[in-house]
Amino acid sequence: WGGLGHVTTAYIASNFVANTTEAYLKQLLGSQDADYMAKVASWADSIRYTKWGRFTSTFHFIDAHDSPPEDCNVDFERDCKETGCVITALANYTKQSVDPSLPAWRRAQAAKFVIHFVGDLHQPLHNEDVARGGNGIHVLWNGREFNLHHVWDSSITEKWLGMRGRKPYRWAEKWSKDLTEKINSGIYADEKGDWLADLDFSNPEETALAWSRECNKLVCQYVFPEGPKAIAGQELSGEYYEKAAPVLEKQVARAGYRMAAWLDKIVDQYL
Ligand code: DCM
Ligand code: DCM
Ligand code: DCM
Ligand code: ZN
Ligand code: ZN
Repeated sequence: WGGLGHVTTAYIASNFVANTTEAYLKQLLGSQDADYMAKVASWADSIRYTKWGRFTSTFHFIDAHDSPPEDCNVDFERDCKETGCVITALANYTKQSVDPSLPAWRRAQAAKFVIHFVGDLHQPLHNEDVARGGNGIHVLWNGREFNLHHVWDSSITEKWLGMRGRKPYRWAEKWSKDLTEKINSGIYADEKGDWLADLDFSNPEETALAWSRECNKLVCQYVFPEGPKAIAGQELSGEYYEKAAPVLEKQVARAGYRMAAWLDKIVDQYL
């Protein structure tokens, strides 16, 4: 996701974490501010193109070699690259974040990766191989050319909020309040329990895979409903957007809610 998605999921998580989790993470991340998680949510994207951070570049996604729209599935052995994928990254940094033999700065870094990768895991095109997660497919958005990955990372949710300009921070804060209400007492209240059904802290890989498979299904239903070839060159800001936006909003809500539950487990285990 772009800044809006990542910052929003982190704000949502900060609304649901236990008090002990909040206190621990504020201390670890060195901030007592309300945006202590939101402000680190995009850090992993800022280092992926640096020399030292290059080793993390494949950690943001898993390239499911499936065949949308007929068949969507994720196969860990087949799809996770040797250099790592979002499944192994989330599992590894979860383990590092509870490792008492690591210094605080390493556990802080691990927590920042966890906050970021739970987010990316909920973007459909981060769970799909076709054209490198849609990066190689040109489409139109309000008549201008974009790649499909960018549309799903940013354009759809930015339009959904009516976001203007390049600074997502205040839009994310506002959206997170709205989604927190929807989770607590609105349209997601009845299903939020199901969102944690696959969460198993004793098996981070399987948990991440379950979330990945759920998200990958959306590739067949909403990203390529008529296949990858049919979408190239199409204008997506109309009917396609109308169908996609509520689905993406739910993915953002799920990611934030699951992030909170996962961070609670991390802090429980560490303390
Ligand atoms: N940021 C922001 N508004 C805030 C806090 C942070 O726009 N209230 C942005 C600035 C940086 C990123 O978040 O791009 C990381 O912030 P920091 O400098 O606090 O690490
Ligand atoms: N791919 C693509 N367009 C590119 C680069 C790669 O469609 N510009 C495809 C080819 C492979 C898959 O993505 O099926 C994985 O590529 P890579 O080896 O770059 O991860
Ligand atoms: N990406 C993806 N799947 C791939 C390659 C990249 O989901 N096979 C994502 C990571 C970034 C975006 O696409 O969010 C752009 O990646 P890059 O800058 O590596 O092209
Ligand atoms: Zn992306
Ligand atoms: Zn990312």
